[in-house]
Amino acid sequence: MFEPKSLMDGVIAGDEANVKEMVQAALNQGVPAGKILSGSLIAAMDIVGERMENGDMFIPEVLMAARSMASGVEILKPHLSEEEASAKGKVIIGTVKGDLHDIGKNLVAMMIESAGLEVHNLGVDIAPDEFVQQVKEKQADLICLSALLTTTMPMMKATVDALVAAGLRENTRVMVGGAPVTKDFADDIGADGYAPDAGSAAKMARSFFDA
Ligand code: B1M
Repeated sequence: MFEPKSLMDGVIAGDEANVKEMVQAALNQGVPAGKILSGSLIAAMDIVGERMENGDMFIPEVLMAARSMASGVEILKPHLSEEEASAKGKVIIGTVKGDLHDIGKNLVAMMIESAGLEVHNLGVDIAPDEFVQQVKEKQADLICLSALLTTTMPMMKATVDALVAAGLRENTRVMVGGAPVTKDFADDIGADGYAPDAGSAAKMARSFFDA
């Protein structure tokens, strides 16, 4: 008998093998894929996000939880209806030009994907023009910029300016983050949002599309 709570606990514990087994068993029992996705996998990542924000879960545990969630989603994908499978919004994420730090940015990308959005992770050292090009190509609704160096933070403003110059700013939300970034800085450069960690970044990204 499928127990949503056990599956949630498996994701939170990062128990990938067990998560795969439970997802497959639930499908075999006829539980709808969408119910498994929203009722257990996404619900579990919401808890992971909250625990991370509160300092009750740390980076390695969060990565394990995100990986186990992703392994469950892979099994569900062929069973999800078109509507359920299509993400609610398209997100582009990258570390700004001159900055090679990607551990936190990758964590943010995984958490946003876990929140049900389509994520294109461009990598590191991404120039403003490249962000603009990718927004056009992917028809992204949200652009997420990460910076870990005080010297590369101005590239966030340069990217916002490049979006404005390309006439894309009105239809593209901008979220910024990274250790030296603050809410005041985000406001100063005209970003739509700032999040201090991956959990709150995922929550904020989703709120843009729930609104
Ligand atoms: Co560098 N580095 N580093 N480094 N490095 C820092 C950032 C530094 C604070 C270390 C220090 O001096 N104490 C310092 C920056 C000082 C400053 O500018 N204020 C620094 C420096 C100076 C440098 C170099 C210049 C060193 C040198 O060569 N002289 C150089 C720069 C290279 C470059 O980028 N051009 C450099 C290089 C490197 C490595 C390559 C060796 C390596 C990066 C490896 C990699 O990322 N693949 C590295 C590392 C690992 C660090 C530290 C030790 C750890 C960063 C990290 O991964 N943290 C870091 C010191 C520190 O932070 N303790 C340091 C863990 C990660 C999960 O957290 O990235 O903060 P974080 O992400 C968090 C949040 O910030 C937030 O969510 C994440 C998860 O909760 N977040 C977002 C991040 N992006 C977000 C986006 C959002 C929302 C939230 O919305 C879009």
